Amino acid sequence: MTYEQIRFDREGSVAWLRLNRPEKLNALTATMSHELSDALDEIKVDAGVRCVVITGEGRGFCAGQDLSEFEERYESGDRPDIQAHLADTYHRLIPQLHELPKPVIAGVNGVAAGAGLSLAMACDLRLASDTARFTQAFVKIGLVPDSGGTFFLPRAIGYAKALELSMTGDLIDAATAERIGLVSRVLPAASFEADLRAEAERLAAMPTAAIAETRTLLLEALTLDLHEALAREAKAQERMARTEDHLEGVSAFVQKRDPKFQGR
Ligand code: LHQ
Repeated sequence: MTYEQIRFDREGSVAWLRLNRPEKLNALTATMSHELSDALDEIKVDAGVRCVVITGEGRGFCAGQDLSEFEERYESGDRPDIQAHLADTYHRLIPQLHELPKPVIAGVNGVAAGAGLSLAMACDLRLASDTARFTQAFVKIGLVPDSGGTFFLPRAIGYAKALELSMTGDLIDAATAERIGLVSRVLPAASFEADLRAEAERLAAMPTAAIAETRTLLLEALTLDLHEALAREAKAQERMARTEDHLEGVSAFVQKRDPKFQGR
């Protein structure tokens, strides 16, 4: 499939999705959102892909919704159906990312704003360049956080910080983002892509199914009581204990060698 606004490359068992409107800091259009969703549909069923990286071309990661699409319509007196727009774009894309049965890394190479920040938050890990910046930009244009912007942020950084960033729209730098837990790690801009690749390859060599199950269990456990959480762990462990990767992990440990996981 050919894409206009993203680049989709396979490098070994890592799929790279690059947002590709660098002159607009990769602001999201409906086309870009649909292209990401189509690529993720393909990645989901491709057993050869065991890690996904989402990053941006140029100096930005993603500046959120392309506001010029809306401004033109507002100017002409049109009032677009925002709920329909959200349903057609982010409400497909964000759960797809979060439910993909393989790890997803946001390689935040530059600014992440509004829905661009939500996109990064829906990924499992955020590795940021030291030039990255972050803003819950919605309030600056009189909107509330959408595209998962109320869901992921408080879970990652706590309610108080999430509310502060969402009320103020303040732009924070990569070091601050790391300090408050919004990103996992900050990497030097000069070696960003190489460092990102190394981390993606490391995750792609790990037990893929166990990683995906772990994400589901951790999120579910936030709203469960202990007994229900234990029950769900036990069910998932039953499934994991039957994987080839579990058998390989145990043999490798006993034989004092590195495991060779296959992702099944
Ligand atoms: C942009 C954008 C952009 C278009 C930079 N759109 N061109 C859901 C439903 C309905 C409606 C609306 O929204 C949503 C969800 C949302 O995501 S709301 C939040 C939307 N995003 C924003 O409000 C962020 C707007 N952008 C900014 O505040 C700044 O551009 C940031 C802080 C991201 C970066 O600032 P700078 O590094 O100073 O770059 P810049 O402002 O000079 O931008 C570079 C170019 O990118 C520029 O174009 P130009 O032709 O003048 O060179 C900007 O107009 C364009 N651009 N964001 N969202």
